[in-house]
Amino acid sequence: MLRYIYHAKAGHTGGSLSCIDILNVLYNRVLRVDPKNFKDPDRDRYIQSKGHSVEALYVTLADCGFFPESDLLTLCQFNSHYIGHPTKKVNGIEQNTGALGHGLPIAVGTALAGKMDGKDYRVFTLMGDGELPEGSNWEAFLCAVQYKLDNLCAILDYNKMQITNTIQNVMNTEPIADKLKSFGWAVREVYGHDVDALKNVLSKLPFERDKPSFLIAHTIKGKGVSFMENQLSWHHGVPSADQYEMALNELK
Ligand SMILES: Cc1ncc(C[n+]2csc(CCOP(=O)(O)OP(=O)(O)O)c2C)c(N)n1
Repeated sequence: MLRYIYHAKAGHTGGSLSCIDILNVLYNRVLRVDPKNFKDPDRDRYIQSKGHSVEALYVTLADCGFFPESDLLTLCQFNSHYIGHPTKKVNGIEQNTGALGHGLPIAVGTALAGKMDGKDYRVFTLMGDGELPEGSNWEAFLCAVQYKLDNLCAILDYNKMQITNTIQNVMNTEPIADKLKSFGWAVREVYGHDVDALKNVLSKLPFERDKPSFLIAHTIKGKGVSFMENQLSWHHGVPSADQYEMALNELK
């Protein structure tokens, strides 16, 4: 992922490192999607609401065979459809996202459609904590409970930071677990970089019958590279040549 961000000289580095372990588990252990038959109407749906972290999604999809990894050398170049936010032009991408606050509402509609059509696909969305204040999410939280969408799982990438500051300083949403429970969601918490714990909790969907599932994944923005961890400047920071080498050495 860092290789392509470095090559493109653009990317959302911190938030991508924050969610890559979640994506790894979702695509390799949880989602029923086939790179050869992505449009299968019975597939599980994954909608990445925090669209700016698309680099994490790109490398995960490439790793799973949705497209050749070498395509990513065109990231952010003129005429490439590998742009800085998800678009449906890329095989494996379900929805165009990036304007925050839309992934969950779309996921709710998709889950409701699945129920109405008698399908047993599941719908997953990955949300950033910085997009929680968007009002559209709170309508969607209500709606998912109203329609008993137990085929829906929203995962919160809870790194406690957004673009300019911490969540607490911009718009505090705590106690988020209590808020979601009071709305009627089934809530679980996990350390979002513990692959075994993620596998375990996501194998137990729905968390409760007739309720939508909300997984709070406690994460670290910039996880894995010491000088990027919990640093606001790495929200869309791009490494210099020296920083890139240092980062790769640490990740090795
Ligand atoms: C509607 C909307 N407002 C503002 C932005 C600009 N923006 C891009 S990323 C970001 C912060 C998002 O924070 P979070 O979802 O917590 O992402 P993370 O920290 O995990 O990268 C903002 C405000 C946007 N993409 N969409």
